[in-house]
Amino acid sequence: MRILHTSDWHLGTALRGHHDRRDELFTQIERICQLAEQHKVNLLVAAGDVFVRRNMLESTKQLAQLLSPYIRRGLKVLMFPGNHDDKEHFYMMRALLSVEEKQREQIYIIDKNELVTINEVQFIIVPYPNIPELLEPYKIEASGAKNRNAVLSKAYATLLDSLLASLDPNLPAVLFAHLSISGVISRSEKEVNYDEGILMERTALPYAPNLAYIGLGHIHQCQKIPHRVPCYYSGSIERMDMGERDDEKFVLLVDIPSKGVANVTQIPLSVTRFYDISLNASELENLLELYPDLAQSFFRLNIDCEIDDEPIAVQRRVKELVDKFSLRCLDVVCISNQPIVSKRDITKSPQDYAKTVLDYLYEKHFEDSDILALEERTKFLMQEVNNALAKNSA
Ligand SMILES: [Mn+2]
Repeated sequence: MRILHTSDWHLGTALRGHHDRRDELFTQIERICQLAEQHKVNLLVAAGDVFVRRNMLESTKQLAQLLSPYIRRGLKVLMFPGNHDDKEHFYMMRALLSVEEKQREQIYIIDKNELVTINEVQFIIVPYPNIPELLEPYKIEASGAKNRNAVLSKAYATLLDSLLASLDPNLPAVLFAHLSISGVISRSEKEVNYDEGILMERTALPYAPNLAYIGLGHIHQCQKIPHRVPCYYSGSIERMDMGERDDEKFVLLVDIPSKGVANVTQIPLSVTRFYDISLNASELENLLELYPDLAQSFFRLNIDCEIDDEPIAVQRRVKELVDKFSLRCLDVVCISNQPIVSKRDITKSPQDYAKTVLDYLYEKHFEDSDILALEERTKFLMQEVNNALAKNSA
């Protein structure tokens, strides 16, 4: 049997709340389905974090539409929830994803720990657990916060062992789960805090003589975990934030033989660029010549400001360029080369609170589409205050 192992689709994601990734993510899933057909894959697996809790209904409809022709031509799809997924949504998805009646049995939407047999291979599916539920029998042991993770890890390992105990020893088996393993590489800037999730020791990974593969989701960097059977994180299908700007992304082609362990092949995906750009304020006008594919990318700007450059004017110019060319700029940092002494003098001078206010405004609300209007309004308010002060002192 041939599986395409993917994870962390994060459908519904918007960077900084408003840069919707929908087009990029659905284009990527379309490519993945095409790869599945090219490589004669039997089952496409999404190992958790398929959706985020945003635009769920819309994303589900679009996904059903996308998958439908591939399913009609024979592809099977299996998905289960990660920590970003809404379990209620997963429960309802069976109805939402209902393509044609006869294709329903080709979609496996699994919302609880389950053992399913597909094409003579046993699949143990472990969605991201409900942590309070998992800890319930260990309440006394888990009292100390430091101890909590060790107990959680043990509880999880016990759960996996009990699921493996129910396997038919005569059929090959694979395990799919969504969790973090201690010692893995993770560069994401916004992923879950591991203190709150399950951090499993590598030595606690389960084993059974007929276990052919362990497929994991949650960590966005594709990597192999050393274990007695092939164990992999496929990683996310796209770069999800600046922290992943240097990541290559992959899907994993996994061949399960009727006896023995899986054979795994990495297939690279083309992904969106994330630029971390450093330049001088004077180079700003050449930004699109310096980075011709900037409009299709995300970027962060670190601008070196000379003494003559007014940081607010620089920020404003960036905003104008962003609006004019529909750019996706995530951050602007103005690095001032002015000597610190003169900065201190500036703060001493009372009329410069205006500069402080505007600096703050741009720092906090740069991404706001109304920033220019906000700046105007702020200046107006400050002028009113100044007028009032002048009148009082007169
Ligand atoms: Mn996750």
